[in-house]
Amino acid sequence: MVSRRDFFLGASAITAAVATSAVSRVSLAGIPEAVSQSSADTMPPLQPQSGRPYNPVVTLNGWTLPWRMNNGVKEFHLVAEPVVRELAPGYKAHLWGYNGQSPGPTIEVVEGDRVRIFVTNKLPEHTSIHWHGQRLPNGMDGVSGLTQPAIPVGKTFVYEFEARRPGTFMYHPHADEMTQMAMGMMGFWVTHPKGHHPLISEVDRDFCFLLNAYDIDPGAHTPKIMTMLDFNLWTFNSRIFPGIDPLVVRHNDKVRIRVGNLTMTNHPIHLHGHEFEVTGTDGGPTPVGSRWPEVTTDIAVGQMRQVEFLADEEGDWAFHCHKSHHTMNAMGHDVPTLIGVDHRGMTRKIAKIIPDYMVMGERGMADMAEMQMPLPANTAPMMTGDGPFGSVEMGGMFSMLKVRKDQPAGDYRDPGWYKHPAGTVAHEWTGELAKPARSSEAGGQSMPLKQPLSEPVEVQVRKPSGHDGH
Ligand SMILES: [Cu+2]
Repeated sequence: MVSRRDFFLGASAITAAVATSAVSRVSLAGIPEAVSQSSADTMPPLQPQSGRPYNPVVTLNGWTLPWRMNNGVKEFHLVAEPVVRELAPGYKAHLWGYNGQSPGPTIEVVEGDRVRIFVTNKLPEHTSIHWHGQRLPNGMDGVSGLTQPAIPVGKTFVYEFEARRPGTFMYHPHADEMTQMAMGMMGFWVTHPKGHHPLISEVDRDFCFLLNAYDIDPGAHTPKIMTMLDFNLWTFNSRIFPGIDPLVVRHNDKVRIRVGNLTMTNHPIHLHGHEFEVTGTDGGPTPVGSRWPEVTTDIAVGQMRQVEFLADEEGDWAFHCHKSHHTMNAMGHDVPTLIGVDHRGMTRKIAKIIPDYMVMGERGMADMAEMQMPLPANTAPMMTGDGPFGSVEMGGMFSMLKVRKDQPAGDYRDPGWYKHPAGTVAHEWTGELAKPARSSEAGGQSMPLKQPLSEPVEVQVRKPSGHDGH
């Protein structure tokens, strides 16, 4: 969570960065200063100091890269480099990213802007940047070997093009892509419309983040880059719940959320309490006639979706990937389902040899969240996050939309937990319970078996061994 103090520190850090990048005309011939960010907190929107006006986005647990104007060209400086990213408070990963963070900073420009991006390679191997979704000259597309030579270690390349199409974009390497994306190299790009656009509505709050995933062994710091499907850390902008900041809005705000997927699998992103419409994809704003209300939108690999809704229900609303394994943190994979298995005798025997031994999941996995289990150093507990009513039992790709009547316009500070009006929270029923009414003919509607079983069969659900892909 962003504390009030951190929020203002963040704001002043960005202001200082903008001030120092406003350099004299003499040095405009040189390369713009590379602004770096050391915090993983959500930074307040970067109000444009130069160029055409626009309504800036808020990058969840991220920030926007300041620029300088040089003879009408917007100049940015990205530095590809190893970074230490805090995935959750106190839990750090050694990733690769841009300008001190993974993902890199969000780049915000306006339709029609001439954009020049300097890319300095401080990685131990060559790289390039592909500007995913953009209309641009072929030689600026960033595919190493195909449209340009890779940027060698220690060198700086320049990309330059006009941001022709307004919309939601991403950037990522197109050189040793498997390694570099598994290590966290990616960033968000938003091109705002230059004026009123018939398909792009003005909103009060505009959030963006990337979906990414890592495979980091408990106790380790560096992702395993050969992993294709069996990731153990599912992240919004390289953060896991409860390290992901809430999306804080004012009651009746019009809200847009832009999400890009750079993992190896699809993510059905689900919002509680409201219906949204998909108003844009990688290809641009969607025609109004193609929009329908939804509460979950599936985002395939390499896709972007922007959704919009009116935040007209107060409360703390869950916002998460609907794949249940993606709302969990690092865990081992050889865990059988033990629901209904009584192994208390066995546990006692093993505990004599291994004092910390505990069998998982006799009554489901919820015990895990309640219990303080001994974990190797630098490991995220698999389910964490305490809410006002106990453990939320979530990790990974989970956050909250916090809708408040008294949230000031433009204020993104966490307002704390929602105070439910009296009588509006689910509670225990202590009155009489009626006997359940059951049908007297169980299975009376099913077709008769061709070969009747000699004895009734009962099965137990068990997670198959060797599974992957979640
Ligand atoms: Cu998911």
